Amino acid sequence: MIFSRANFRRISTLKQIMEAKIAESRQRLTKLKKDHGNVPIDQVTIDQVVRGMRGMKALLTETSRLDPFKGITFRGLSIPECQQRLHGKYREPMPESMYWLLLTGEVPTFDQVEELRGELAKRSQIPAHTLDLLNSLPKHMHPMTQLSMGVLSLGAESEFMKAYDAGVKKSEYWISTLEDSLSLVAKLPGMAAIIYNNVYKDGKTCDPSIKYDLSENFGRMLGFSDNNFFELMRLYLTIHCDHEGGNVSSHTTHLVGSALSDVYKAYSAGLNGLAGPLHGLANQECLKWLLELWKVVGDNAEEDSIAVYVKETLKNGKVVPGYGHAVLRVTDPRFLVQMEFAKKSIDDCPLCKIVALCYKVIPRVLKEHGKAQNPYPNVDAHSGALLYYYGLREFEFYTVLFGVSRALGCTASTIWDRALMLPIERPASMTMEGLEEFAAKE
Ligand code: CMX
Repeated sequence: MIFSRANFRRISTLKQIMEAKIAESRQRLTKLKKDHGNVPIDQVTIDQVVRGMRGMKALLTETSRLDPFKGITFRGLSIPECQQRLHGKYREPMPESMYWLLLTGEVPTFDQVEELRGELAKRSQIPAHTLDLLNSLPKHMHPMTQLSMGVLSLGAESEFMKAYDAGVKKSEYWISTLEDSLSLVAKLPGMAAIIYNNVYKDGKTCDPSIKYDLSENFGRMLGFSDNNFFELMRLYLTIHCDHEGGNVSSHTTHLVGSALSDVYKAYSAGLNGLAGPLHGLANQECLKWLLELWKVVGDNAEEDSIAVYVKETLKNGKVVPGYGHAVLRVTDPRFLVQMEFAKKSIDDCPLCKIVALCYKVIPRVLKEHGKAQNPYPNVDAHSGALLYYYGLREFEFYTVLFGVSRALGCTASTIWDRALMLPIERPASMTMEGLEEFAAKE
């Protein structure tokens, strides 16, 4: 036995449910490969090859599905449905319930959520070498770089690598990957809080408590005590968790994991992609941009003054952060649910009012500008304003929150990649000459 029986007993229900689901999914995949392996799904165009593989259907991802017009569904559930069915005893959906849903495809019972919550709380202790590493990093190093390094360092304890070295069968790779994933998800809030307190506060981080759920523990470790902030964390950590397989962070994690690197290495790479300004870092960029806009237009902003500012941004050759999307062609439901949260819980947030005004103005200006395929807001257009309202104002830290959440989807997918025994990813590339030859044949 590679890992302790005690651990297995604790996650037995989760593991048993997954075992049954995996057996069924393996059969379905075998049948698909055998009977329908040659069925074409799509035709790849030269445009797709040179435009970042936009819309090319080339990945198998079970955890979520993104429809350009309906937005994200997690194992078939829309965001409003997740709000109704995953909240446990709280107002907003719990990331623990979401993780169960992503892993098993089932909405958990109250007891199952409790089991997973307790399991994650027990695994939350951060190893001494990772603590030493995080405490040694310079304050001016971007928090995302610190998080990625911290995650990579957890790999020293990888159960998958121990199992692999011991020669465990390929059909069982998913079991030790589940072990690693639970440990990673459990430790991420504490690591993020240590980075936050080291960089922006006095370097002291309280311990998580078995009494609280992951979101309240996270909020408390960041130094907050407001229940509404904990509810915001529940919503935030749930809605950012997954966005099908093609986005940069999920795809990178999948690609690196497909070489059988452990989940720490794979997700550390995914975090580096999330740290790009066109992807997860857009939330930091968006708040920076909103604060500058606020300074110019003031508390009593009007649509016209916002339009002038947006046009100036575009004239300077910059993108309007928080707007546009590679897949979505409507307003991101993750934006709408945050706007709802602001309406429900906050009545005195000038920045949220500016976000709402921007929503009226920016799509019109982007349409007139005529470049963006999707002129509507994405998830990042609102998150910063809510965090700012509650006092989390260090916006270079915002992508770290995204990283704590995205681990749910990326690790669940890596476990399923191993459960379905997907091969190493190896598409083919083309030279310009090769593309020209194809074009000449047409
Ligand atoms: N402001 C100005 N121009 C924009 C724009 C925006 N918000 N969104 C797209 N465009 C431009 C693109 O830069 C591109 O211009 P070029 O032809 O000069 O290169 C053109 O419109 C067409 O782009 P697109 O097909 O609509 O969008 P892409 O799929 O290439 O890119 C995205 C998608 C998200 C990178 C882009 O919309 C963008 O840069 N948005 C701002 C950054 C942002 O909010 N990112 C967060 C996305 C959510 C996430 O991944 O977390």
